[in-house]
Amino acid sequence: MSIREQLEEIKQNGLRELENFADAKELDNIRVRYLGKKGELTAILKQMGKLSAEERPVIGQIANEVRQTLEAAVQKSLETLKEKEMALRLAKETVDVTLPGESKPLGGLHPLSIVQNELIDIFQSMGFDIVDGPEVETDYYCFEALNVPKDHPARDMQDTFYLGDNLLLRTQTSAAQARVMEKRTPPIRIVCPGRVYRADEVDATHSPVFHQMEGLVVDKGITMCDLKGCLEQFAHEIYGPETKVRFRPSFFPFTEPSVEVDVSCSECGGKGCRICKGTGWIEILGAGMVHPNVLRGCGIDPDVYSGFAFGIGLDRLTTTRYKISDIRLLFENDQRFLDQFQGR
Ligand code: 2NM
Repeated sequence: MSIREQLEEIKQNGLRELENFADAKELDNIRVRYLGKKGELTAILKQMGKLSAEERPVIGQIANEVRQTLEAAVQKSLETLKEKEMALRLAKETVDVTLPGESKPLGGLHPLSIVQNELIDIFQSMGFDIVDGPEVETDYYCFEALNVPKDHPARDMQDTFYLGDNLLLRTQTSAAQARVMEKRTPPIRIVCPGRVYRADEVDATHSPVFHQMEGLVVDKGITMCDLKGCLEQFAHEIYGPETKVRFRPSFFPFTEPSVEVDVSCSECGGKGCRICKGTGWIEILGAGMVHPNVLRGCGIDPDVYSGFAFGIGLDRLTTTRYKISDIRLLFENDQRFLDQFQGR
């Protein structure tokens, strides 16, 4: 076969192979085999020495043309390959914007927060302001201002967490109310929700940290009737309008007279059951007319003003409402427990 014929054959074979390859690696193999330093075209050119001086430039030109043709074909195949790869990648990475989004689970409120918010709503609708106070309190606002005598057992080291001589963790949110009575002039209508602390032994119904919402109303001419009306209204709002309410005499250092308030058991309707221990009644709060010593100590003249106050324990309200068997569940923050209140 003449050199001319061999060149033509290389060109035809090369072009045919470049039409039909599987991937980038195979394409490169073809390129090297035809156009590389040890490739077929180079091998032919090495035979040029055998040619006559007239033939040599003619064949040389043909060889160059073959090289250029093959190089162009390789270039074109490379581009086709890139296009194919891009098309493949785009197909693979296509985002279907019509697919529904991945739903992230929503957080929920803690059961205590649900109950606290509900109570805040009720008292806010009756015209009460919501007031916060410090959890680290002084002996003065927690006890002295509230007419709790020096020798009262509540002030004992055994019952109260002391942080220093005069600093302690508040045992009731009424400490915040004493601060409000000092600062504002009546009429005062506030509730103070929040955490309180007592050095209790932990069991299913006692925790050293628990929650209260205490209320206070001070104005001219406030009587026990106002207290009864307000707390009856409150009981009807949370337990339903058919709920019966009763007041029993009690004692607190900060009120005189003092009462404890029971509602008819919502579980049995008052017939007596396990929940109300057969009595038909459930105690929900303590209350009373603010002691003149408390008003006077906070700069309010008890001959001009009177007031009533009450304290609601939020933890027992929450555990009975949701049939939670152990108060400790409220403080452990076990996600499996908390998840049950999602969306309530
Ligand atoms: C209770 C029961 C009775 C109370 C008293 C006061 C204040 F600040 F006016 F003296 N605030 N809350 C009070 C009265 C709290 O909790 C069972």
